[in-house]
Amino acid sequence: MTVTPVAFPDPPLLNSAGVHQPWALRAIVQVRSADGAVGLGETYGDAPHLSLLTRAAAALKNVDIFDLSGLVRTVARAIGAVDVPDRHGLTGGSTTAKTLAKVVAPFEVALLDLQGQAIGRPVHDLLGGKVRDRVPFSAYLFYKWAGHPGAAPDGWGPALDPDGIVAQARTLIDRYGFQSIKLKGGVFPPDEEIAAIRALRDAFSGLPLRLDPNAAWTPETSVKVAEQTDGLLEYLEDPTGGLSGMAEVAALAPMPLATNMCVVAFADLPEAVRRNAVQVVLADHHYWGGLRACAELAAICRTWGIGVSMHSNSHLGISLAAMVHLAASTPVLTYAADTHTPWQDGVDVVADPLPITGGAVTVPDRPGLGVTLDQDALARLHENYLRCGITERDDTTYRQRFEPGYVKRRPRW
Ligand code: GKR
Ligand code: MG
Repeated sequence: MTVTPVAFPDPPLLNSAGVHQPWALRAIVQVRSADGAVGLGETYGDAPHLSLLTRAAAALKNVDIFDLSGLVRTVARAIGAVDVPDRHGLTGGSTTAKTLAKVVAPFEVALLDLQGQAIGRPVHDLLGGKVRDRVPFSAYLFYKWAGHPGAAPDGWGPALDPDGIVAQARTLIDRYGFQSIKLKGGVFPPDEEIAAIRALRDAFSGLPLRLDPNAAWTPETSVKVAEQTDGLLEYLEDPTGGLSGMAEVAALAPMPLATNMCVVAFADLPEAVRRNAVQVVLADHHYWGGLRACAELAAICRTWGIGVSMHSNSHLGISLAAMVHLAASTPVLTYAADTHTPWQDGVDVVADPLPITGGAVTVPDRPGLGVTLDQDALARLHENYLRCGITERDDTTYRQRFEPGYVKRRPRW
């Protein structure tokens, strides 16, 4: 078991918590089996999480690659009942169960990768077989600065108004062929973000649009935005915080509400269903507890008529591959998945990242995840980690460095 923290350059993308720091952190898990095969997993690289990963890895030395239940028990024993929240709070609240799920996930993916390699079958076969050959992704637009303060402009250009957002969408669509668009909102007053959505609708008439302000609005503001974007949005994501606020908005909004902030663990589902608070849940294997946990989540959502889409944070090619296998084998996952991949500008730890073309990834049929670690790249990205001076994602403090009056407020409007 090896856990390697890595860092890679990230543009100054804005959100309701602040702005992305110049380096995004991840942790790469390698599990080497007795016959020399290597299974891969990828997860968050924040220091508190990293220390739990290290503890778990030490306890998992002789794990049976097929004993995924034993994996959960061993990790639970190794880390104890701890609760490690995200400092940015962009993936909802935290509990001991969610912390355990987050630590288990990269090891589960790595063991599934090894199982697949051992029997010569792709991971999607281990999850029940693929129901689609191509997994669509959405263009994930962000308001952004021209570059990190004090550094040269980054080549993506600024996006601080509707024209900038449309130009960014055009770049992403030209490069990757995306057929669906998500705008990360919660940055400017709602009227400006509605204007950006209207501009996107005018520029890309046939493409589904989503808006995600990460709980930046009150329920009242959310309802107003929902009314003003009637007919424009495929879904509105986390307009406001908490199940009760979401339920209030859902009762009046003309479009479905989606979430990766208020339904983030199995314990959140009963109340969400009872209140009809969300109509789409964004699965994310990194905090739901792995690929099999997300398949369980999807089955529950199907039972209650809740749609399933997929959430992402800044990530590399191991996570992308895991997401593709999961989406390929999850019938109810009918929305284009989110990905931050384009923002990584081709930097990766895998030698053979799955390409996004025509807005989708062709599902690999090679054994396991179908990607291989580039050891030189891993060493380079680990060196970045050691030098970059960042040990925990903190969008708020980074933004305050340049805007001393900035305060993270949710809701803000
Ligand atoms: O990368 O700034 C970001 C996103 O805001 C991310 O952290 C969110 O977790 O993309 C995510 C979302 O859909 O809320
Ligand atoms: Mg979201």
